[in-house]
Amino acid sequence: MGLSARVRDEFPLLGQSAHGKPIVYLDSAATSQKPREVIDALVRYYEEYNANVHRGIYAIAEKATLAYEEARGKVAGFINARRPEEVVFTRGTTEAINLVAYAWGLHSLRAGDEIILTTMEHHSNLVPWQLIAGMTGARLKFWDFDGEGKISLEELDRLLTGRTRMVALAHQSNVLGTFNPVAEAARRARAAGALVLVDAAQSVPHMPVDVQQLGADFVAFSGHKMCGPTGIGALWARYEHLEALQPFHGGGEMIMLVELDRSTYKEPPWKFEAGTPNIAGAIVWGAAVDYLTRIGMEAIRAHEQQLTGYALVQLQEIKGLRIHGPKNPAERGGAIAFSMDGVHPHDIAQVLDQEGICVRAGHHCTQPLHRRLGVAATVRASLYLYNTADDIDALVRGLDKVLAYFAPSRRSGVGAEGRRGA
Ligand code: C6P
Repeated sequence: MGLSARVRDEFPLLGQSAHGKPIVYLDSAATSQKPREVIDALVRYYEEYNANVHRGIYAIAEKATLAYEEARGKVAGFINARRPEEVVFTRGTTEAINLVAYAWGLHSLRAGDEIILTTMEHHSNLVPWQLIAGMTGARLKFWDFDGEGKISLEELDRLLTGRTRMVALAHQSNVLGTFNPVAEAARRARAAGALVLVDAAQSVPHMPVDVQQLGADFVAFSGHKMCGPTGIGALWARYEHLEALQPFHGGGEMIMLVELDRSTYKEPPWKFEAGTPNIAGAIVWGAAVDYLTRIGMEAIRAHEQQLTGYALVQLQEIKGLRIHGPKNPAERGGAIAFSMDGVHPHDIAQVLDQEGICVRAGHHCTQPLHRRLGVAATVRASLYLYNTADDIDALVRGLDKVLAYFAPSRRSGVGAEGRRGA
């Protein structure tokens, strides 16, 4: 697992400690850590060329505008978009999905039209559609997953009808880790006359994603989960859709001509970027894209797959621990949610915190998914390029401490000493 040893030192936060213990960061599905060069890019922007974009005609304003548009090009290249103008900067995945729900759904959906969503969606890809369905009379239909956390294309075929207008689904579940068959789903849904939105918040950071190969209509993702800053993300869309859509937000910079009672708008993507955008965020996200590109997304995926396999084996040895989602690391990413019989997820997270281990406990913004699993909450450990087998070993030792507190009879003793002799 050479990749993480190489990159780990580049992340200043990973050298910090909490409660007197070195930090073991296992919450990258919530947000990733940032390498030094990305942090430096932020400081450089504010120290050297902080100015508003698309407005000033002085040197630093032109430099900022150029860097902002270059960042769009970098993000577009990262996902193999046909052109930079297919990338709209947003605050993140959530805003990107809301953009589609409002700019497309509100204007296009009619009573009785159908929107298909999976039951594993993050609230970001559920609540906007509930809102739009409420306003338009469209109907939500749900594509359920099986006991292993997988969805079947046959079920999609069963759900698709002549009234289906949108199929919106996650590429990778942020809880089950499942990779959904989005390319084939997009092919079938589009053949049935529906549009397809892919929530790629958990896939673009972790594996090569080529929007042309995916074949969807819209793809949403966030900068902060891929070594970039918070408050920036993107909606990728086929350009013809962006041309056809109404603006989402109105305000400065998205207009061509404003009369008192009407306006005309800029070309996409600028039509969707009203007001002063997150200039620093976009530019620094561009630096994160450079960083990930240099390491290579194939290498990152290979590393995470290997580490996920290791984690699944180690965790399954713990008595009374149940992993939710596929057990085959080839079918899933490194977001690993689990339950421990008789121990509350928040207690687990609290004990782990005392060991410097950062995991997330709760419903992870997927209440219906958890209801479907029959639990109110889970613990989730999630991996990224900088994690190592030592981090997994630390987690296993931490879980042994959890057993020592809450279920001493289930302790095997292995974790306390460390399986790999750590
Ligand atoms: N999931 C997690 O801990 P934003 O917050 O807009 O950057 O991303 C929202 C989002 C949408 N879809 C999926 C699949 C996601 O995982 C997330 C963010 C984080 O799981 C924070 S709730």
